[in-house]
Amino acid sequence: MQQMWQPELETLPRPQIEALQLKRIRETVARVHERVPFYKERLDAAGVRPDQINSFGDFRRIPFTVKEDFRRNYPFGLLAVPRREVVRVHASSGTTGKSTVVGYTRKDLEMWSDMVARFLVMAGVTQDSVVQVAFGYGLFTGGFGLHYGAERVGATVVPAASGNTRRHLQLIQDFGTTHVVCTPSYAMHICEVAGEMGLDLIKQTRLRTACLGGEPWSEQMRQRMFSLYGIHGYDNYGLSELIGPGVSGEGPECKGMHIFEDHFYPEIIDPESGEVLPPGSTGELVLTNLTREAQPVLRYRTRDITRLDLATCACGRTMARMARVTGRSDDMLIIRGVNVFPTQIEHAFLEMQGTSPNYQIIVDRQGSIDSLEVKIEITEQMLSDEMKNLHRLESDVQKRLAEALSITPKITLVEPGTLPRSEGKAVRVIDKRPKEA
Ligand code: DLL
Repeated sequence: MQQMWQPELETLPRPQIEALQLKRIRETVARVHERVPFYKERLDAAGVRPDQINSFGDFRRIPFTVKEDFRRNYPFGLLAVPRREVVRVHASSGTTGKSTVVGYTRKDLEMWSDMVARFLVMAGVTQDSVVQVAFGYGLFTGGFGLHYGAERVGATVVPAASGNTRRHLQLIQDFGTTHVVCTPSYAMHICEVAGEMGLDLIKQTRLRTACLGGEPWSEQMRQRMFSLYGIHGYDNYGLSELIGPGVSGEGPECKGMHIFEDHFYPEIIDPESGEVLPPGSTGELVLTNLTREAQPVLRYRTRDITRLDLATCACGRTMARMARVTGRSDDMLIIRGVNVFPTQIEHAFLEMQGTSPNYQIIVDRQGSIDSLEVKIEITEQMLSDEMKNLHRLESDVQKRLAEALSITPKITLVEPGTLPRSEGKAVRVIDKRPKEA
């Protein structure tokens, strides 16, 4: 059995988890009905009375909350406590419009740290660990969220923040960093730069684990990180609207990320119809805060596509696991009528030796026909290979992707180090198609 941060809670038998969730749902709905005008209006309009919620079925009559509701209530309209009780705010910047503001009471911050601590302990963090945070500190929830979680565990925290990769590597060597915390794409970049500097992470540093989240990534990428650099990558998921990181996380024995269900109630819906899908179905994740004070959110549509597994895990935890997020329903590309997620592309081409996880997807339209190009950096080793092998790789990748996606993309192999790198969330897709009016 694995180490756990809150073992009694993390192994609650399912019937107890569900009883606790229902009790907390009732309390939360009653609180927001009483304190948040937006929810009072919503619930009244839907004819939902908090004292009449006696089952999850009753709860499902509550309309969804969406990102737009945050924008409309910018900045503090969704608070369920007086502003003076809010001790911290974070915000996530959307691509359009006003950002999403989230408030925390002191108790919320404690709960948040515990949730992040649960994940970090899964990823092997102890008091002996040195945890280097390479997320941005600021309004983004990644930096502070992981920072306080690691401090809660009692690890030595290095708040190095994002950027300046060579300095990160210097600190990794000097401070004996054991865990690095960042996005998967930035972790790959750190590993690559170590290679360029001639630094063997396994032989010359204590770094063994990367705690990764904030963006989708593939199982293939995890395997690459381990086979090339010896670093174990563990996934953790969260979003600002619900709290930040700390909604779910995984350890070495888990296939999928445990959702901390005593604090977040998950549902999977059909993104088109909004209907709740039966257990095991793939669809959009909807989350409800069960214990948050400052800003509890009911039935928030995350847009993230995943699947839930309720079976008890090899690690001993009983809480539902969500599968790796394949993408966001609003990131899904529709190319010539075919639905394509960037992670599907990544997963397929990384099966081929000679490719690296640095890639860019370019979608365009010629006349009325969509075109898909995938630019992929090859590995250093491949670069020194013969031309004919490069051509073979190009056509193999094309065949593999055509099989996986049902459309044939153009493949452009490029030299290592030529595609843009990101210090935070990677930008994988450039969609040049004119926007529909
Ligand atoms: O990215 C919170 C976070 C920070 C999670 C650090 C983990 C680590 P937002 O900026 O609000 O919050 O973005 C939330 O990022 O809806 C997903 O689409 C995506 N996302 C976050 N974690 C994962 C993950 C933070 N592990 C949005 N896998 C979410 C896939 C993820 N997508």
